[in-house]
Amino acid sequence: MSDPSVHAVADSPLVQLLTPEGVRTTSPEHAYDGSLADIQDLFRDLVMTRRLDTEAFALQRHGELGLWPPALGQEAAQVGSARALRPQDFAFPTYRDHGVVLCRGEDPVHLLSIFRGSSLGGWDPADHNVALPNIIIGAQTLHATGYAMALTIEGLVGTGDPERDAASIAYLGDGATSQGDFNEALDWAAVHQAPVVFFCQNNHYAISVPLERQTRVPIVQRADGFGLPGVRVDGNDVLACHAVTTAALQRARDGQGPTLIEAVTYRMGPHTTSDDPTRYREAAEADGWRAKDPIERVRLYLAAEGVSQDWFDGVQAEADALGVHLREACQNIPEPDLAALFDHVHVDTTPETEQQKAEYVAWRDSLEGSVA
Ligand SMILES: Cc1ncc(C[n+]2csc(CCOP(=O)(O)OP(=O)(O)O)c2C)c(N)n1
Repeated sequence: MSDPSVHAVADSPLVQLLTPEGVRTTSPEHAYDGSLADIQDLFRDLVMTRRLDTEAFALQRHGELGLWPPALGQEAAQVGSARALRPQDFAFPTYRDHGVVLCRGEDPVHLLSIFRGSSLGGWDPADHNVALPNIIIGAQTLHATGYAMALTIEGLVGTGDPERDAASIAYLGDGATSQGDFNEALDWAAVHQAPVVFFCQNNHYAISVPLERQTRVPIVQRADGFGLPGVRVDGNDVLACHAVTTAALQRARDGQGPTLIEAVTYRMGPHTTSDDPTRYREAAEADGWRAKDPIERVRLYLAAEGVSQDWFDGVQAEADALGVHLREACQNIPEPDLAALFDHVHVDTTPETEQQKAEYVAWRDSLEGSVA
């Protein structure tokens, strides 16, 4: 009998529709049917996501943010999946899914505000149907499952109305698959045929713990044990990520239940700006992945299709403008009024929180008085 651990990160089949050299390929079950203009839009999203990420990283180095978890290398997984969502769908991202937040239309300055420590409430998730970045590993898989079950209860699944039928999507990393929450979410979602997609970005590390220490089988195989379909996709291929997520979301909206997607990618940077990846991985490993860059392959494809240098320059100018905006906006984020914390605890503030707020304000004012 063979040792199953051998297969932990084995090369089991993976959907790929655009090679690292920028060549379109086909897959038996999945196709990307967007136009050239749609692919140009995806390219723009990838470039903007990277710019947001690199600017935020630099802002952290300048002391403007307390911390930043970089998404470098994971742009295709985030953009491809998020652009498959409809407005009525609901996304539950992690702290690293900046591209998802951007594609949902949320103001990226709100993300900076969270990592600057200036935000006391993030944003209203109902504004763009995107929840606040989840830091409790795996918890959002339960939130997305519960949300999906509620969609079914409210009759928003399987009606055949494309404007109405909805699904949720939970983003998670490979490390989250070791949490009980993830396993509970998969079980509930399968048993209740909830309209939820679990989108796992297997970036090969949970901080310093490599994938081999998380699982003895490929992540996609977990789906079998819970009774839901699993799809393994090239996570650096935006077209493939878009295609598989579109199909999984449609299954969910049609009332056919959940799907687990394993997007195989790589975290090019540190876990966060506090981490030093040279302590636990070889530089050659990252170099190998650099050749599979998610943006460069789309650029090569578009150029081969005749997209002009002027157009690429225009996208670059947009990215530069975003960079300037983020730098200026970050430095102008106002200092928070800590008393406002109490306003975000309940939808309708209770007498108890009002009293706590009044006590806090009285204490704060007494300090200010003593300083003056
Ligand atoms: C419940 C819980 N346990 C531990 C942590 C500490 N922690 C923060 S990030 C992380 C690793 C997560 O790895 P993964 O799920 O692969 O996501 P990635 O950071 O690679 O995107 C851990 C263990 C946490 N935030 N929440």
